[in-house]
Amino acid sequence: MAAKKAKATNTVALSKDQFKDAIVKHLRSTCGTDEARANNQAWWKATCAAVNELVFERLTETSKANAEKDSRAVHYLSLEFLMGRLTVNNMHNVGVFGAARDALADLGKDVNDICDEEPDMALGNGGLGRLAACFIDSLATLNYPAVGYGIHYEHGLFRQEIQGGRQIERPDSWREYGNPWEICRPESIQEVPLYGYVETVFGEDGKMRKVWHAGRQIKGVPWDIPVVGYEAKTVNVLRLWESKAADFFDWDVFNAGGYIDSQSEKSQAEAVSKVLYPNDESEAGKELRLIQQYFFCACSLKDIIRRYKRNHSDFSQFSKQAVIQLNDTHPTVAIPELMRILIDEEGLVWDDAWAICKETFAYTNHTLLPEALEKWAVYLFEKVLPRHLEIIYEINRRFLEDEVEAKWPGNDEMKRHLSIIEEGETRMVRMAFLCVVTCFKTNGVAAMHSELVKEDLFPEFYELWPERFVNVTNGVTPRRWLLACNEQLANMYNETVGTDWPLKLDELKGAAKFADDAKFQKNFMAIKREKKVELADKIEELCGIKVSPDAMFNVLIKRLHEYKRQHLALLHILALYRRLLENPDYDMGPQVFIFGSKAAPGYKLAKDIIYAINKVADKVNNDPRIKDKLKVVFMPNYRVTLAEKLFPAGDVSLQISTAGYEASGTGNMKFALNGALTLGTMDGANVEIREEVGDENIFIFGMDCDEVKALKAAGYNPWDYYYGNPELKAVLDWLETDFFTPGAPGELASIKHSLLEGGDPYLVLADFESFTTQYTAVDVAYRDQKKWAKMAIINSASVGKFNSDRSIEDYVDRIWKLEKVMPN
Ligand code: 7GP
Repeated sequence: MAAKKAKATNTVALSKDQFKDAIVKHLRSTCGTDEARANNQAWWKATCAAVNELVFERLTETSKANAEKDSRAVHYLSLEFLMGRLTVNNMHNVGVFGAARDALADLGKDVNDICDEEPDMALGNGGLGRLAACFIDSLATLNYPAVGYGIHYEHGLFRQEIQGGRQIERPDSWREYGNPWEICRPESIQEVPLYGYVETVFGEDGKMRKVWHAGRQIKGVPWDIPVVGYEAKTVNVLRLWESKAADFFDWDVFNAGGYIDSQSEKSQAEAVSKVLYPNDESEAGKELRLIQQYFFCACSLKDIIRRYKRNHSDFSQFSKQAVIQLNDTHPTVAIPELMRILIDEEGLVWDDAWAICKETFAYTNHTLLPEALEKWAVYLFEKVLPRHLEIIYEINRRFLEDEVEAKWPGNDEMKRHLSIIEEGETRMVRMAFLCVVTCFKTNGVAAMHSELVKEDLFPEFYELWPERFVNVTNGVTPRRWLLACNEQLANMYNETVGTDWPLKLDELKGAAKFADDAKFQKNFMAIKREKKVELADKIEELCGIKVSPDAMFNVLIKRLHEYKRQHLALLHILALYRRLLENPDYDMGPQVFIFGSKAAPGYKLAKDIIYAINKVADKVNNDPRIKDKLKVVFMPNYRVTLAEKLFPAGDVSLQISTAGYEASGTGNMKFALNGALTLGTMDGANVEIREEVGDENIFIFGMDCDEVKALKAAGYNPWDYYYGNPELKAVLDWLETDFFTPGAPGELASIKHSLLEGGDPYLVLADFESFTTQYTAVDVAYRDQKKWAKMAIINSASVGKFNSDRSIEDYVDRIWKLEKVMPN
């Protein structure tokens, strides 16, 4: 179906001709070239500069309005912002996408080719970082005063290459050739102290003070990325800090001929913002990582306080003006840092400083996995941040002696259990405990997850302060995840329910009444097919694999982790392959399995799973006996830009984590919004998706959370399942042969071993049979295309709840208490 022209969804701020003039002007004045000589890179930069004429003006208006109103603002502290590309999104939000596309076409350029020049801004690992990106989009769209704070990494998440089936990591240099969206703000540079020692001094008044004599200083240089709200009334700022050597130069070393030595200070300072740690859901525990955390928290707090002090001479109004959201525990060190500033630098007494901290900070938990709960060795803290360690000790002492003692008098075991300091061979600071003890709210990210946060993760804290625990279910921005990535479906909705849905996603509900309408179904499925054709072309281009757009596309895209169970899908693929080999008439529609996933570089088993998927793909895709009924694709370098092609093309959204382990998931929401059906477990936000779309429009399998807990408590034995299911045994044994790795038997055996000798911690074998059974039901349903179309339409039309605007309104209502500010 040809894409129908979009109705004007928002004000067009520039006509096509004005846009054309602006691009040509910027080719010459900004890029130093002209229409005849410019390459696509220059065309892209000139196009951005044309858009920026509008964006920067709104940015200035927004900051003026916020300064004038002196309004309360949220400061979203996050070590990760997984932004992806900005150009198409910003053009849509400013309302000039159509004008830009037509202007470029007039100039002989294709808007997609030009926008393809933009590297992804991959300053995040996965769900947590992408959520932060959706949230700042929604905050701007809803006209809330907000600043995102993070690190201006020189290298984002590594680029993944697949060589011989294995993942190879390559550096990501997203801003090597300049980035037109960022503005350097040297006027707001901050200095950050590190290392050294603490001195106790007594003033003339006899009062004791602590003085931290830092051993080093580094400089934080802010880069501002405009965050363009939909319809561009508000343009907020994402402020990212780059580390530089402080403003002194070691002339002695230099003059003594040690030019190289004098550079070492510089390179050490610059190392701080050099690279994003590539671990998802596991902590790094390295000194440089602690310094990264402190560096961006210290810069951000100084920035917040500087702004506050413009209108206030004391701190009595601070927590009324500023709320600081900690995106997981990564920015927790902001808590002792604010205490330090208030006490040591501003002269407040402990109780007043503590009261301010308790009213300022709130904490979001994103995972229950124990390996992700950050702990820092006390000796590291002492070395890098000696004053902060003292403050943490004092927070802990008061907490244990006052609050824990009052609730559980004389219970030393409880004190040990709840202490922010974990005793043991290496004493550790438990960052999550510091968060919960301080923050006025702690939230989980889906209804079920928030219950588990209370019951399993922090039960005693919940007993102490039940009112502090809330839920805010995640969401995704419909501007990027429908309007910009699926223009065809967006246009169809414009015609069906009007053009307000990018702001009020619930309005898609209006399309559900056409779920049975033959013509609507036909159009809906034609769009899905068009997106599948686009993806099939991409697959052929990137992987050299031909897939049919008429096959059912099963898509599993997310970080690689045992709990996400990509290997469960792999075992299932092996089972289907076996069935086809054993019975050429095995009744199954054509199937394509599409994976996209990065593994943490040090996570051996995760990398082995990628290798296994690729090796199985090689075999299956080239086996003439199965007549193309089954194809397996691993798309390299999964990232936001690739995701924008995958979500619209999926038929089946695989959300197959062990129940109780996926805090929420957000890919599940993007798939449903684009008309894919979920095949998933009762985990994370799948539970709420089921509530919205109805039990008859989702395929649930496997154990629920209580069953998982019960099985584990009873003593799970994976061998029972191995011996109990001949098909499962056969596919596991297959992994040990050299069938998929000719001449190299055992190359895929680590997967089998982790599931048997390794104890199968995520119950892959226990859920295998239920998965294959439910999969058959999905296949049958898919072959009834009318029924399928109806279910797909209902899915897409029913997930308005998962708009990140709704999440933000929940945060505002339950935690942040902000008021909107309308710029002029
Ligand atoms: C993820 C969760 O795994 C995912 O379920 C959730 O949707 C997402 O956060 C957003 O809330 N967690 C991470 O990405 C992560 O790194 C470790 O967690 C702190």
